[in-house]
Amino acid sequence: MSPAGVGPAAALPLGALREAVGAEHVLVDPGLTASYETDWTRRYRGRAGCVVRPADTAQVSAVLQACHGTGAPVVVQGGNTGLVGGAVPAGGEVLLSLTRLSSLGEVDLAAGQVSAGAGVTLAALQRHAQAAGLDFGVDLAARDSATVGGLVATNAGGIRVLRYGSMRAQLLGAEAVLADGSVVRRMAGLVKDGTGYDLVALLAGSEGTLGVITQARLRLVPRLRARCVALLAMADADAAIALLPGLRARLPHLSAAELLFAPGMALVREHGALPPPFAQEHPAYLLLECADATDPTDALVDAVGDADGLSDATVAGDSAGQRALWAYREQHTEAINAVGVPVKLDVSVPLGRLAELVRRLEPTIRRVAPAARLIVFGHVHEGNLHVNILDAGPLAEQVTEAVLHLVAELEGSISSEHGVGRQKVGYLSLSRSATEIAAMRAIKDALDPRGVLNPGVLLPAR
Ligand code: 2HG
Ligand code: ZN
Repeated sequence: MSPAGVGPAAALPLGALREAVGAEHVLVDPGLTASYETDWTRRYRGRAGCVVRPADTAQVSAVLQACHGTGAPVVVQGGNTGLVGGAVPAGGEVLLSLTRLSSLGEVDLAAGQVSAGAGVTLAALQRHAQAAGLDFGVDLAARDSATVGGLVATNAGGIRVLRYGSMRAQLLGAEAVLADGSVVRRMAGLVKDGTGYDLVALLAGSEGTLGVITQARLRLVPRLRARCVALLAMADADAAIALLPGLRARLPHLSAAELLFAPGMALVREHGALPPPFAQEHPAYLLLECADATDPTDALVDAVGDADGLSDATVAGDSAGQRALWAYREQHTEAINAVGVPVKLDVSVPLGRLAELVRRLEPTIRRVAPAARLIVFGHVHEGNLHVNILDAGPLAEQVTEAVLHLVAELEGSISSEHGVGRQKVGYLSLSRSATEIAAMRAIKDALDPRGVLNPGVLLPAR
């Protein structure tokens, strides 16, 4: 998809931008800007007026002041791992890349907190926390590229939400530059703070539409070195879903529960030349991880041993074996992308309706696009499925509409953890009431009256 530009071209303040960040960090040559202009899936692309690479908060502020002055629209980008077109230009914007904001503060062991720049990758943050004997509560497959700013801006979830919550739950403070260049800074790491509206929490999930996050103050969690990963072969999705409440009750150290299906397993195995996990194929798989201070293997084996619908199981106690089991799950996105440009839908429903969603997904999609290839997987505890549809061809929008209406009928969310981006702007009313959307619009207009920040993302551009 190559969305139309964001409207009448506002003057690009190139001179002021060069003054703000240095001429070498204002890129206009298409050979240099290209990698910022296409998203990871290749579905969303657009030409940027220029790419600006500030080094610190003061430079971000100067950039936004300049853009605000001329009304030039700004698209904010971190590691460019987004999947909903929220961080690539629609056409003509100033693309603000935050990867140079990569400073990491010393871990505050007493508080269990750390300050991280927007451009710090998740993997770097995890290594930094681990070196200090702690860990970070969010983890996801794009860890080597995804950055703190983008993770906060999308309220990213990932594989440990079951245990530690999403990105917003890790956020104890933030520094952000508002549309006019003014800076809001709440980085003291107060665990309790009852002084009114929680602007920091509001920034989480705002997708760059309310302010540009330049730093985050983050909660750290204990580093749990004793891990056990199990891959369960299940008779069907119903059995896998039915298992979860019992597991949560019996395994206080459960930290991940991921649902996979036979088509995804086959694709991943083919793409990565991975060995079969079991002697035969199974309709559904549940990947579980427990983490604790002492070895959780016995507890995990006990808890799943007599599960209804369990056909086979394999357990890994050592890290090489655990990585090998996680590869079946984590290589899904890459394997799908290797086959084609997918329609990617990230939806969630109340857990009690997840089995129904799984049952109705395929017929719903087949009715619209009989030849489409469906690869589904997800985070079972949150009722979150990643619905990837390949070979939808010109039917991409019809397929999107059919799936999102099904989700709305099941009282679900049309975006569970990837954000709304440009992809789902037109569908927001399936998950949010008119009153809620009006409140969001009022907040947006109050903080960004000229509409320069990420126009057309999350809410329609004015
Ligand atoms: C994951 O859970 C990510 O791996 C990506 O959210 C999901 O590729 C996808 O559809
Ligand atoms: Zn996910």
